[in-house]
Amino acid sequence: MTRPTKRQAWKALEKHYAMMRQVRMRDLFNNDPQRFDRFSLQVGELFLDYSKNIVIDKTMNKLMDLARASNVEDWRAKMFAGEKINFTENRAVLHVALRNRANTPVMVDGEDVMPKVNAVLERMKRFSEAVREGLWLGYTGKRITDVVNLGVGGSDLGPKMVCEALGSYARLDLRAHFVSNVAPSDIVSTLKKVDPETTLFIVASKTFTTQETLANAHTARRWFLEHAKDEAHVARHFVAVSTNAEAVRAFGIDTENMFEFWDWVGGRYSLWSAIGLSIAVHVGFEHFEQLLEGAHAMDQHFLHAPLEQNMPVILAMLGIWYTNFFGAETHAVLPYGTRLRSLPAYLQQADMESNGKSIDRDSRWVEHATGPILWGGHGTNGQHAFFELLHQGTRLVPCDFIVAANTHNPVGHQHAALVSHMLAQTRVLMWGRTLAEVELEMREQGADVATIRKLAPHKVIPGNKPSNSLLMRDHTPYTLGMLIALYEHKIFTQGIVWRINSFDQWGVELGKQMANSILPRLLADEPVTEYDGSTNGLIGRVKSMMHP
Ligand code: G6Q
Repeated sequence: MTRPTKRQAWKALEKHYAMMRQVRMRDLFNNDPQRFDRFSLQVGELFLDYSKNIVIDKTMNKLMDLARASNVEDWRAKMFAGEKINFTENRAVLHVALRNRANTPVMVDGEDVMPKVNAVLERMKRFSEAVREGLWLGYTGKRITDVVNLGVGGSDLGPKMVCEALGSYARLDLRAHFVSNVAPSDIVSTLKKVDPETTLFIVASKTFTTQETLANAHTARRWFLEHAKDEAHVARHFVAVSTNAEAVRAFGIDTENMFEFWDWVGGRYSLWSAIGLSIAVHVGFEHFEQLLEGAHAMDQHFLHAPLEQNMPVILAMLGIWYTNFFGAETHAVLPYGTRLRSLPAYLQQADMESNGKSIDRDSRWVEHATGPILWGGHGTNGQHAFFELLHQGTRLVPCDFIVAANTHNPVGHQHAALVSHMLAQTRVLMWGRTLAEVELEMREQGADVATIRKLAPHKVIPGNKPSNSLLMRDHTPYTLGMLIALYEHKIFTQGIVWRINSFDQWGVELGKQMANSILPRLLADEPVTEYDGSTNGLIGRVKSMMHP
């Protein structure tokens, strides 16, 4: 099969890049008053401005040629039709079915999965409402006040990010906590904050074999029983979310209290499934449903819009432009506002675990760069921390800025100030400040020639740094659903162009296996010799520190 770099469309982009690398966005804006209108797009509640990119019409056309030549449209259809596009695990990739609000049949192995998707949603609704309305009570008859989600990776990052993001919709008397790390201080510090009589634990694990989650679940259960004394009370305080009923039973949770999902839901795409139970309890099932609605709207857009006006495809191909032609190594996600502070960490997993691959669909090494290092942080805080490198560093870091025009917590002009900071950053990154501009400003301020000569170069901001701006009127469950689905489909599209499997994670699996092999050796007395010198040495050293 054709390697991406051998495609005509790829070669055309290489040629085009040789010309575009000299282009300054300042000039593009000066020469084209319509640029903002032509390189922006409204989809439902989301507005994207991508005019601050080093692109012209020709660039976008060539990028879309590459998307078309890579058969993005066919693969997209395959995903939505439930074909087993996760070919190394022989699984369908159907997070879109979990939010298929149109309820049209989605077939996997000849079975329509929608009835079971709807049945689990109905159970989540009943359960979350019972907890919220005080019908589901703790073992002493008190209302639940705290929900603790025990999960890691895909079973943690999504629900945690969404619960934080939708904090304005949460009830103050029903708090959500997330314990993920096997490091004992995570669970211990959380248990100090909650009351066994009023705490509900959600053990969230697709496989129900993940060491971190099971260790935390056992610790929570022991702590609970120290207070409740009677095993019979466990059922009121522990529920499970998993694909593995047998392991849930073995842990001691009645499968009556288990919320199911399926192997065609990838961990990092699972917040739409029962893994979102903590969301439904914390912010209410109606808001969880609105999250699904927003994602469904983005799914429909991704499925039906022509590539040229397709928001996820546009973002994907811009990412490819910088990764594969400009040689950018990283991509920054910069949401403005505190509620979205965990979005970069969430997208880091979504993107890096999906597209951090180097073997292609024909099981060969790829000949091109794949997923970027995704990182970021929320504004304005990031401006006072790492933005200097974005402005004056030697690296090209394409950025996504995200902000809602309105806030749930209006106080004077504070929200307008937040938005103005975001706009200022995109402007400065793109426009920069030339030496001549700095010198003029310094002269006007009365600086002498020697000072100007010495200081002016330090004050030059190179500019020409690309960014996308995503705007929404309000930060709601619906817009959040759209936003997350937008990134999911961006990642999907890039994976298709790069010809990799975005849906497996063999590196993660090997890490889990190796930790399970090392743990008993770390606990045993015998010296360890079976690994490499460094690992054996470190095990020996840490053992001597544990038991001096
Ligand atoms: C996600 C990854 C990984 C996974 C965790 C938790 O795509 O595979 O982050 O979600 O390792 O796995 P379990 O849900 O099986 O405990």
